[in-house]
Amino acid sequence: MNKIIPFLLIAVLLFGCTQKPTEKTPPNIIFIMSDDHAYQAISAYSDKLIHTPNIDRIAEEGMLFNNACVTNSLCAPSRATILTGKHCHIHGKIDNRFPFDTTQVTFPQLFQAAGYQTAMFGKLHFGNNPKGIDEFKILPGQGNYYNPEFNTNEGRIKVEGYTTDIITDLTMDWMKNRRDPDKPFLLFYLHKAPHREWLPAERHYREYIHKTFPEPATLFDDYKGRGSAAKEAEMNILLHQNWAGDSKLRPEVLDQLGIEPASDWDKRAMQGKYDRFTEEQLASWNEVYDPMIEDFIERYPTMTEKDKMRWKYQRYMQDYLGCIAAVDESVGTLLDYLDQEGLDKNTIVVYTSDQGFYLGEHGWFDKRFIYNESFKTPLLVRWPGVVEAGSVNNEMVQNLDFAQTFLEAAGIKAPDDMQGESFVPLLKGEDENWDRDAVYYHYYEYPAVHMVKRHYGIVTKQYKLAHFYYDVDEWELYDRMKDSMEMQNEYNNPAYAEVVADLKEKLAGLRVQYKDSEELDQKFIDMYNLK
Ligand code: SGN
Ligand code: CA
Repeated sequence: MNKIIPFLLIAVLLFGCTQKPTEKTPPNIIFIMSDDHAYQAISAYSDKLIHTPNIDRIAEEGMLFNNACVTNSLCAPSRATILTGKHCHIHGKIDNRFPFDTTQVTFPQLFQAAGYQTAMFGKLHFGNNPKGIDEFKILPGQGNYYNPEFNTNEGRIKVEGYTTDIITDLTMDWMKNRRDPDKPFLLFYLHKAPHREWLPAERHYREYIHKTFPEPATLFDDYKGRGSAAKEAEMNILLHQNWAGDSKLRPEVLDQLGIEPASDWDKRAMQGKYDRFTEEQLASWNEVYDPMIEDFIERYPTMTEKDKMRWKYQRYMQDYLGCIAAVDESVGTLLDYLDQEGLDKNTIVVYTSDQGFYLGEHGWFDKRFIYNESFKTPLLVRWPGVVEAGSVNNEMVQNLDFAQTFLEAAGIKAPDDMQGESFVPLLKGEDENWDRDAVYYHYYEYPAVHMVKRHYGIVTKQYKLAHFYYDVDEWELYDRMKDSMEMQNEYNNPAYAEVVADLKEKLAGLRVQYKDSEELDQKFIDMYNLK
């Protein structure tokens, strides 16, 4: 008998099954994504609003991206783009309602096939259960902040408590108890917070309701200098944020004070949320929010329109940032566990959001526009041994690039039809191996909530050119270097004629490169009208 065979068997038994995390083992990947988390509310980007020490830690020990952006600033489209590495017109999820093309390959399927363990917890919100995921517990649709239900591999469950804490518990339970320590893993840790209607955990609303936040310079923007899309959008905090639904007044207070509801669902927006509270949760909520409401009732009769805007902005920030406080804590819990277990060394940790968000800039909340606060998304990446601690990157990366980036990091071949680019070279500090000088953007969901017109555009480090279409035919150009707040459309300024001509040509080139076209624009309009 060949003597080598038993030896090989013993060697396989001893070493083959117990894959010790060495530098050669494929890295684990933890993809942390929250929903609507503006970079302005992460202290690694700006410390004006909130201190987020745990999220910041990822940048302190890794890389902060200053120019990360999305291809379409809306939840489901962004998630479908992340999973497929393709633009929306290819995967079909152009807005929150259109169906995802389920024949598309999503990158977790490739990880699973390559021997990775895959898990997903929290908010996916792209209309389908994930493919290629061994174990998932995901909120149905938008999900709930309190006592949420989850869709799981074994059906629907309901868990009592606060959603950010529960998603963390589910994630940690998998990490500690059900993960196979002998296999590399790909983990999606996806927060619902801080999505509208911004319900913080008790420990945070008790604190945040007493805070006052600095106002952005453009809170009282009159949209002069912009096109009709900015003027007609329904995202203004004073005009369109719900008094009951968002600011958390009681519906009957609107009647009492003669306040016109901001929308036809303003008064009932929060009812479903109150109905979900346990008695104890409701009592605590009322104890904190009732005095705020009493105070408002007293002040309302003498408030000017400006005062009302200011009040609504503060209410918005108190609840929105209160939600982020829990997200930041949850990131700390996870990072501490990785340290404790020595898992930090061979694990890539990514923190991002499904898009940016307006925190009062231009008087707005919500997202959708190609303009800066919604187009840009936070991105922080830690990868010990590869990413230099405390590094900052200014290249234009997109949510389109995640799939190929993670595949390259794991040593798995990416399919040729993915449309992003792996930014592993940037993570390694090899910026010279990165030659992208422009990105493509396309937003579709119109007419719909918030009434942001359809538009597509090109963004370079220096300029932004957008074409608004469907019920208008308007172009806008912003000089990002001179006008960082994007207040002045320069499209008709003769001084920019050459820039416009050049960008239009480049934009046409990007549309061809990514296989987008006027025919597709029209196809999605026709399909939208049919629905
Ligand atoms: C809801 C929100 C909108 C938000 C969309 C999409 N309104 O409709 O403000 O833009 O979700 O958000 S709400 O009154 O129902 O909260 S996304 O993150 O899912 O794209
Ligand atoms: Ca979102």
